[in-house]
Order: sequence, then C-alpha cells, then structure tokens
Amino acid sequence: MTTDSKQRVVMIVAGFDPSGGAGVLADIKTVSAFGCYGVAAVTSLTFQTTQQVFGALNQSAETVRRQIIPLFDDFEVVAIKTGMLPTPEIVREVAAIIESQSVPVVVVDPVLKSTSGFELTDTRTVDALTRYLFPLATLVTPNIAEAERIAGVEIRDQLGVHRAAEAILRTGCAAVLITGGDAGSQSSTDLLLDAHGADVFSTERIESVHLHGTGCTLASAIACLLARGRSLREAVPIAKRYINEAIAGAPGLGKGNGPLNHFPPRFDLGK
Ligand code: PXL
Repeated sequence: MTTDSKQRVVMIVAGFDPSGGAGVLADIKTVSAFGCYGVAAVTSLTFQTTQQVFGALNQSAETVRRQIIPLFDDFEVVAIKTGMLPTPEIVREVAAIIESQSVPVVVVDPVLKSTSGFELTDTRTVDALTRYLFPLATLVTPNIAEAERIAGVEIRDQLGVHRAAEAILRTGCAAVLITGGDAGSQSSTDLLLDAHGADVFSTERIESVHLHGTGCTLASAIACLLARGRSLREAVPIAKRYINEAIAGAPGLGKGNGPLNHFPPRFDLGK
C-alpha cells in the first residue's frame, strides 16, 4: 500500500470493539491501509465478539477530553473521524474540541446500533449529534436505519433516501452520504448530497456474512482520502471499491459476523 514520507495524521474518536471487527481497531487498520497515521480516543469499552454485543462501559466527557487534547498539542491533525459517541455529554465535548481546534476534515459516522441490534448510544444522543456535531461536519455517513432515526422519516425507496438526506443536510453539515450497502438489493447504492447537488454511487453488492465494521471502515477510508486531498466525489467511489475488496477478501474469522480484510491484496489506492 502507498505511504507518503510524511504521513497525514487522522484522529479516530470511537468505541473499542475487542474482536477488532468494528470501532477503533477497524478504523486504525483502515487508516494504515490508506497510508495515513492514526491516533485514537476510546469513547466506550464495548464487550463483544463477532456474534454478539454483551454490553458497554462508556467513558465520561472528561476522560474523552483527556485523551484527545494532548494529541492536538502533539500532532497536526488533518482529519477526525467520529464513530460511536455513546452519550450527549461526549458528543458535546467532542464538538467543542473540534470547534476550538479547527480540524480541516470532520467525518461523522452517526453510529447508533450494532448489526446485532445492541443500542450503542443513549436515546438523547441523536439530538446532540444533530445539534452540536453535524454543523461542524464535512461529511455525515448514516446507513438507512440511522438516516431514518435522524431524519425522523421512514425510508421505503430512493425518493425516501433523498428526503432523509435533505433533512440531514438542513442540520448544517456540509455533506451527507446515506449508505445503502446493507439494504438487501443487488447493488450497494449510496446517495451523496451537498451544496453541489445529489450523486448516486453504486457498486456490486457482495453477499457475505462477514460484514462487521463496514460502516466504520467506509467512513474512515473517506476521512483518509479527504485528508490526502481527494475531493468528496473522488473519495466515495474509491472507498466503496476498497470496502468491496475488503469484504471479498474477508478472512472468515470468528463464529459470527466476521471482520473484513483491511489490507486487501488487489486494492490499489492510486495516486
Ligand atoms: O458498526 C457499528 C459499531 C461501531 N463502533 C463500535 C461497535 C459497532 C458495532 O458493534 O462495536 C465500537
């Protein structure tokens, strides 16, 4: 994989999944695959395997802050990607830090639930996300279920996806990408909406039981591509191609929804 002599620093603020499929571990593997340098703050220690989430021990706003602030003193952070932010207090803290540090690229993956259905955030978090964090975001990357909850609409078709994207954009984020990879059709179709308009990105949908952390991985890949100077419309299809290779090359580990291969042999980042 390509690496620059001077690697861009990408900060991950997310939950810790000990099985390595999602959260900080998946994010850091992705950051490395894209030739960037990853630093990270853990927002919650989750207890899970590839089969099930058993619980989570959330950090406080203070312990999240105490992880992040020294990193800003030490590194020039080009991009930040947020994943699981379990409480409104943590959301507000992270938003306040981003505002005070002026990070060029802010990708917000509004993680709400695990694939197995475990609620990773408390119910007041959606409100805090839309109010405090989305207005600072370069890009917000909900899947269909997250978009429904955030926009407060039921999505039944592409028109519904558009409507939800418009509603999310009105919260003040610069762009929204609603990902449809998990929607059960033949293709994985994502809708990107920003001030330039709407664009649809489709790739072949790869059947697999090993899809743990695809959302985390996609958002991190886009954050790295933006950190490396790609435009959003360049970054999204490259990141989608990477996800497909990572799914196709999944190592088949674990007894459940297994991890991806974050270093797929056939994937070339390109220059
Ligand atoms: O894929 C959503 C997700 C994000 N972050 C953490 C998770 C999960 C799903 O289990 O555990 C830490």
